[in-house]
Amino acid sequence: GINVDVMDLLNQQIAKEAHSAAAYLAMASWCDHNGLTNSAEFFYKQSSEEREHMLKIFRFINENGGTAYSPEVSNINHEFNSLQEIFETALDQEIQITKSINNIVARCRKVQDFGSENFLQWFITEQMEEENQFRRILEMFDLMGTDGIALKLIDERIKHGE
Ligand code: OFO
Repeated sequence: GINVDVMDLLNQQIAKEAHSAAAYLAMASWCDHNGLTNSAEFFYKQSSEEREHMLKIFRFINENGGTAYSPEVSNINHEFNSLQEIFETALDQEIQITKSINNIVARCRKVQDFGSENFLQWFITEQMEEENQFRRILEMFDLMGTDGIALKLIDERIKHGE
């Protein structure tokens, strides 16, 4: 079974993934209301992925002798000034998640919970991909700027899998 301390951290991680899912939904809504339809789709999809991450951890706990707790979600920001700010916020959020996952892996090693450590390897890879994805998108703002036409072009490129 899972080490008890690791299980606590995993339950905290469930809440963080749920918060990410809700935060991305708020970003999708802002994009929708500002006519950035591809970016909206991007964040709807991102939100679903975070819910899947949450469920992955949830099931892992319950399938390995622990108890997963359905999280409270609060403090969702809906106020944004620009699409660039949204992507910056998203990158910050992912960086925090990466730190959190790394912290759990470190604990796994300390208490020799190698099953949980092995389970978390998927998240390590996923976080690297997600951080890179947001960095690539933010580079477009650096290259193209943030005015109306640039914004439309960036939104268009987001559709094609940035
Ligand atoms: Fe991108 O946060 Fe989940 O893992």
